[in-house]
Amino acid sequence: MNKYLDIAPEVKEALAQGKPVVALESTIISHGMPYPKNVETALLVEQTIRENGAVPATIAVIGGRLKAGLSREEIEYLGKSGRDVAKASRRDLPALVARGADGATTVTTTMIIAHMAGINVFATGGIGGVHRGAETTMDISADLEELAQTPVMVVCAGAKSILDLGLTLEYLETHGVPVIGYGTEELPAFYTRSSGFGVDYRVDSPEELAAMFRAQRELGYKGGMLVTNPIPEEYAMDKAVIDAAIEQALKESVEQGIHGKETTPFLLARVVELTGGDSLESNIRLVLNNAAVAARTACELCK
Ligand code: PSU
Ligand code: MN
Repeated sequence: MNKYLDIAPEVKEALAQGKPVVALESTIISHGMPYPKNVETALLVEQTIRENGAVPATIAVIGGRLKAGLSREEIEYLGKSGRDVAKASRRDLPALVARGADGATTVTTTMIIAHMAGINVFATGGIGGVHRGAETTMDISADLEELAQTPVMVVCAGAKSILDLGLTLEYLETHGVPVIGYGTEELPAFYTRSSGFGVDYRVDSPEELAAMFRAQRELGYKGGMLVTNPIPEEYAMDKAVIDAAIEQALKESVEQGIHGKETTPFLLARVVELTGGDSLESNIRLVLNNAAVAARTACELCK
């Protein structure tokens, strides 16, 4: 085991016994949602994983230690600290470890630490991708590169249209990452069930997801798999409302010269503010929905 990794006792025991475990990220807690909803949601997501037969392992960096499985106090701490905790991507782990610092893990670093711990299914809300205007800014999330090289299944609700969804799919195709639609042929756009872009394969059950992931492993591929699970119809947002909020947030980010790692947290926070919290409720619902699919798939993988 990696000398910098701490696996929580419950997670360690489940892994040792070949029981299902699902990884969860912490940037969604610190940077993706406001306090106290972020903490409530993180705990509710863990509960949903349990109700669906798996053990949750929320991942973060605390005091320079890579943590797979957090205590309630640690989740509370990350939620309260919010954007004061560093958003930790791949390039940040060496510095955080060397300095004994804290970090909220993105999809990228959650995949890295999950894989180190031996966890192969991970549930979140949305992934990073190719940003709009990337042809000049070159802003492409490290999440896509990680999906290309780390063997973890990521269950999300697609990606927000703060991104260029078409270019994001092109990038994933180039890097050989299968994009699966769970019960859909279309890539979901996070707050809404469809984006107008097709996925590579439609899959309708956790059994089928497990079979594809197992085949990917047995083929010797190094990369992961992206499962996109649409938000339940009753919680989906009105497309015109969410599109207007996203356009406004993007405009402000350009005007204010927001760039680099700040771009995504800025856009996420502005969209929540501009929609008066409606988008936050949708966000919470879709994460819970993803947690259930991930847990059921992790159970299948253990059979
Ligand atoms: N998209 C969301 N919610 C999130 C994120 C993205 O809808 O919370 C977070 C995730 O942690 C993701 C990260 O891995 O932002 C991507 O950041 P960037 O675009 O800077 O790579
Ligand atoms: Mn970026």
